[in-house]
Amino acid sequence: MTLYQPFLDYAIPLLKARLDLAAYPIPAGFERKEALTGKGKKEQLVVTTSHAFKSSKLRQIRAAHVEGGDALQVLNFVIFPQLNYDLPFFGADLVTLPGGHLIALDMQPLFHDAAYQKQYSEPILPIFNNYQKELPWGGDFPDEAKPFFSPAFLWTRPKETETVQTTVFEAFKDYLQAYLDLVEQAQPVTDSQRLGEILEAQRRYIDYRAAKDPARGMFTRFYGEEWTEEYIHGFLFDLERHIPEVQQSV
Ligand code: DBV
Repeated sequence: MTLYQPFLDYAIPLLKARLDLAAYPIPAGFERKEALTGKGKKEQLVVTTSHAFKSSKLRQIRAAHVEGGDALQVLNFVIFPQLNYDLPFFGADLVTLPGGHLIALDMQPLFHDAAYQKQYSEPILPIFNNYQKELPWGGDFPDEAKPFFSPAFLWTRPKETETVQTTVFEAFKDYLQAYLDLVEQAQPVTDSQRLGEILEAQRRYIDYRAAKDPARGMFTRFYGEEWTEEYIHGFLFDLERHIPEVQQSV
């Protein structure tokens, strides 16, 4: 089973159609990684594949796709805007583990003031409200993560796989299309103070996610610590590695 491949098969052509998409380099060793886990009848191949693009307004568009049988499917898909746009991040964490499905979808804000919410969260609220009934709030999540979510944070734990294939897939499509609408409308920021605030907010978010990546344990078990730390800092949340060149282009 590959639960989340259809999500990628939808997203990548859509990105190509709606953006001036270009390749984003994936460091050697991260395009595809395999490991055998379990013993005997429980032996299971776990394959992680990476995808990455960029566009004139988006610094990095990247996906990590983990496929390890019916009880282990993950698609983590994040879009990091260029540092001269105050766009939110697009964040999708679609996770299937032995304990069930866990879905997080959001336009993760850089700022929390009323003007920012009006520009970047309000347009998404009708979509969020549309799915709230079928995809109810998923309950507790880490307090320290709360500053990184918007009022349109869709956080849910569907009981049925079919719900992931239907309702969650529709929500993913709507969120991604709405995000690309925001990208289309976005104008570059030129004010140097605002540029400084954007850099600081991007760093706060990315440093948090690299430090607290909930997949760290899983990746370390499969592929070892060295590979995992380099994957997190050198690909999944790589802004710090690219600050000089990124600032030059602003
Ligand atoms: N999460 C990632 C990356 C993943 C990934 C890069 C490539 O950021 C997968 C893989 N997320 C992943 C896995 C789990 C979660 C859980 C494997 C399950 C971990 C486990 O149970 O062992 C949203 N993802 C979660 C959880 C949340 C999110 C809240 C539950 C974690 C918990 O209960 O501790 N998405 C996640 C998050 C932010 C976000 C915290 C913060 C900004 O965008």
